[in-house]
Amino acid sequence: METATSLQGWDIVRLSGSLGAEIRGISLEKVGRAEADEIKSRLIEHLVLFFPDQHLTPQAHISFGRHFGKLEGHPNVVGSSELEELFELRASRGAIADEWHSDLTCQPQPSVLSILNMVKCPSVGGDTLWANMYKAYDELSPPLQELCEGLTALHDAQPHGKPENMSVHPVVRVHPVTKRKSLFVNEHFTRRLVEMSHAESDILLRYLTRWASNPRFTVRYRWSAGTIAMWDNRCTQHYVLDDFEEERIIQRVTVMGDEPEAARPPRWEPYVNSGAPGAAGRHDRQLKEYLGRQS
Ligand SMILES: O=C(O)CCC(=O)C(=O)O
Repeated sequence: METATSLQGWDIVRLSGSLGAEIRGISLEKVGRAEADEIKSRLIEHLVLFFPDQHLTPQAHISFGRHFGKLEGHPNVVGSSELEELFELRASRGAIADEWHSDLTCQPQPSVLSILNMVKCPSVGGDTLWANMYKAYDELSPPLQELCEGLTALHDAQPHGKPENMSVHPVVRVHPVTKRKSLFVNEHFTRRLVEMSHAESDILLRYLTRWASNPRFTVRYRWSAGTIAMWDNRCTQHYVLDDFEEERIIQRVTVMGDEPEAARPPRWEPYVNSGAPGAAGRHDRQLKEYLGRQS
């Protein structure tokens, strides 16, 4: 394992060849502007950071999160905490976010950063994986990169029981800080490539979302209670392993979103079958509804 030491004397250990670093030697309760700036730089470098042994109270967790921007509650998980900016998820026997996703891409401005506090974790299982979406884009072949850059995708909140909450985002976005391109479709929220027929979209989307979780792009983290993790949703996706039996409690604060910048404007018009609606027409219904709302 590679170890590095930052200006503040933190111990930083990279956890995989693609992304992720664990940082010790800092108390997140005492972070000021200089430390927050250093954490931001490290996040840009490693995409997901882990800070073990922090044991933050919900209030300290929120205060830490505020260093990185305005916090938002979860639009579709309400009432899980008395604090508006924090939500809690309790699970046992799986029942967890076991689909690859970047947070809240169903919204017009998806979450920028998420900061999670592992309050209680099972003695075994319940690890989380993250994947590097810069790599997922970089390692596509040039023709597929070219195609993807000209496409947009429809995302919805169907996993939260609200399929009517929809947004369209570029399939390849540009990170506002690094200016690097990353793949921006995920199996949890992305429904349809807008400029393709539903049949073509199904196949390409399945390919891209599967490609995004190629083990070479990932890091897998084994939790301990009291660890804080923070990740950049603009260039990563994550997935929780539902292989645990005991209770698992997490609390999350989320930094408000920005509108994804497209690598290029869409090159084609939305594709919806304009003929008489046959049985397959149902696949176009949601996209038609979205487009109807925009016009
Ligand atoms: O519980 C975890 O490890 C991650 C939870 C998650 O998927 C999320 O907060 O979006």
